[in-house]
Order: sequence, then C-alpha cells, then structure tokens
Amino acid sequence: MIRFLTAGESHGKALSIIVDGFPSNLKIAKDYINSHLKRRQVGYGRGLRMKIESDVVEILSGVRFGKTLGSPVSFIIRNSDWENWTERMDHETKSKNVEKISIPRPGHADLTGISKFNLDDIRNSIERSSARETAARVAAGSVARRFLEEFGISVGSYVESLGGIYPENDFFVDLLNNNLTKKFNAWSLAQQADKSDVRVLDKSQEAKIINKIKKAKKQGDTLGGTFIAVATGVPVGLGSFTQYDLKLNAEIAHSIMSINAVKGIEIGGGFISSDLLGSENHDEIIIKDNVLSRKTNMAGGIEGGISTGLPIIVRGSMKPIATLMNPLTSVDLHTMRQVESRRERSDFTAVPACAVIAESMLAWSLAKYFLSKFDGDSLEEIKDNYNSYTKKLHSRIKKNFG
Ligand code: EPS
Repeated sequence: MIRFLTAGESHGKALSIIVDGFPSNLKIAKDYINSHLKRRQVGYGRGLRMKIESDVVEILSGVRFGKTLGSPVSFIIRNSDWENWTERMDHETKSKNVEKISIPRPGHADLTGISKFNLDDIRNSIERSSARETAARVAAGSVARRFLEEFGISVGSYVESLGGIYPENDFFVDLLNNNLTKKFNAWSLAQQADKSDVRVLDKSQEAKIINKIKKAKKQGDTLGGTFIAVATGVPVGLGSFTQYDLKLNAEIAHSIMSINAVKGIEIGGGFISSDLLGSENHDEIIIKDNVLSRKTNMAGGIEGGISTGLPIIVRGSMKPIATLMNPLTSVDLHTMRQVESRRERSDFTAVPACAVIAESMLAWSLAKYFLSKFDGDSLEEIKDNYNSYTKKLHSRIKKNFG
C-alpha cells in the first residue's frame, strides 16, 4: 500500500513530503519532479506569491544514483517567502508586533478552523489550510506518475471552463464519445494545455477568459472553473465491486475532492448521464483491434468500480478563490460586530493550477490501485506480475467461454 504525508505551513520554512511504498529500481530525477512543480505554478490569474516562489524539491532519502531504494522517499520544498515571515511564523516566541487576525474570510477555512482547533488567531488556521500544500501533492504525485509511465499509463489535464466561459468545441464530448485516435495519450493532451496561459485547448476561449480575469481583478473579485483530468493506458481490472471502499471511482472521487476549493466531481458522463435514456448512455461492447472494447466512454473508463481499459475521465469543479479584494461581509470575532472581511494577498483564480494538482491526485490513486493488483518489492517483480495478467487476459476470456 502506498501512502504519502505532507507537512508545512504556507509561510513556514518549507513543505515536507514522505512517500512510502513504491518499489525499488524506479528511475526518478529531481528535474522530472521540478518540471511538474513548475507546471502547477504558472497560469494567468495567480497573485504575487507565485513571483516569489520557484518551487524545487530537495530529495532527502529513498533515492540513490537516480533510482528508488524501496525505502521511504522524502523531499522538502523550501518557501522563499519564509524570509519575509520569520517574525510572524516564529516557532518559539511571539513578538508584540505580530497582528492577531480576528476577521474570518467567507468561503475560507478561517472560521471552521479556529472553531474546531480552539485557536485565538486566525493565522493559525490560514497557514495549513492554504493551497500552498498542493505543491507537496504534486511532488508526491510525480513519483506515482513516473511509476505509471513504466507501464505506458499517462495522466493529463486541461481547463474546461473558467468564470463560466466554455469552449465552442468541447473536447470533453470527444472523450465521452471515444472519438480519439489510436495515438491519443493523456500526457500529450496536458502538453497541449500547457501551451495556453490558462491551460485551455481553444485559443478563442483563452482570450475571453483572460479578459474576464482582468475584469474580475479590477473589481476585486475572483473566479472558479471546471477542469478535466484524463488517464490513458490504464489496464482492465483496477478496483473492485466486492467492497464499497475498493471501488476505483470512489477512490478517485476522494482524491479529487480532497483538493482545496474543489466542490464537485464527475466520472465520465456524470450528471449528464442522469438525463439520458439507457440506450443513449451506455457504452456498447465491441471488438476493436482484436480486443474487447466499448464504442463510447460515457462510463469514463470505470464500470462496477473496475477500470475498463478505456481512458479514465474525470471532471471537477473549483469554486472561486475565497479571498476577495472587494470583500464580503463578515464578523470581527474580537468585537462580535459585523464588518467587511479582511483583504489578504491571494490569487484571482487558480483553476489552471488545480487541473495540474488533479492530474497528480489521479496519478496517485491509479498507482495505489495498480499496486494493490500487481504489487511486488522491485519494479521488475511488478512488471512480471503485470505482464502475466495483461498478456493472457483476452485469451483467458476466450478460453473460459470458448
Ligand atoms: C493561498 C493564498 C496565496 C496563494 C497560495 C494559496 O498565497 P499568499 O497568501 O502567500 O499570497 O498564492 O498558493 C500558494 C502559495 C501556492 O503555492 O499555490 C491560500 O490562501 O490558499
């Protein structure tokens, strides 16, 4: 079973990450992880913080001469902003210059955090609930992604809509209709999206979105959006219907919903499916390139909690950033009077980043379920297990029913 844990405050010294359970002999390089960290940082609409940070990992353990040892892999990502926060984030002494925050921002974890943890300063809640932590997820997800690549599985994402602006020709429809070329892989989709400042696939949509972000910024407002994450090359048989907590769709939903500000997830046709007739919705079974397949992919690559071998299709929604420069109403907990909420430096939108984080979490979930099916201590042992299952799958079905 793979696991990861992250630690670190947004304006603390560093984020730290422990990734446990991957086999030995997996090639992993710092530059590879850093390239994915960079993808998370770009995107029009981020605030000033992203000009301060340029995220890179330092590997602390678990890797020697470019390969995993089978022991826990640990990293840190330093926060460059830390040097501006040493007094406010001091581990020992509180100086009297440090302002105590008493006005919770609507939509952030400020009020729930101080209520639950019995805190007397909202800063103590802001720091860990901040989406800064998602840099650590991308580092952990990069190990999972590297592992999946060994088996021809790739993960990618793009922004479908931002601020309610959708593309004219939505590629999501092509995904559901399974109108994909044989060469289609999720990573090439991600690379295409990476060329856009807001990670969309449609150029005319990009210009409209950037204008909308500019307008929101001027008005002191923020925006959310929807993103699509896809995985290709996933073998038939990850996940199970035998227990509620073994279903692959439930695992993925958990992963995606755990991302800061994500409020919705669909697999395949999702909510659209509920409006269709059965005859319109279900994916007819066919033989394609000599193997069993489906005509369409409304199921999003999962039937009965088990992967079908078709692309896994995930659609998520991110709410607008909760920190507004033109603030909503709140209550000052010090005076218990109604006031304007606090302004604090933040992003105007972070949907492009959210899509990259969704890729990382999807990669994590797939690696977890892949390993529960094909596990071994070394990469070579896992490859043997994988090959013996996948190479014989079709002939076994034929033999059983022949
Ligand atoms: C965040 C607020 C902003 C974002 C931050 C998440 O940070 P700051 O308060 O320092 O301006 O930039 O995201 C990141 C630092 C990051 O790496 O993604 C929040 O309140 O959630």
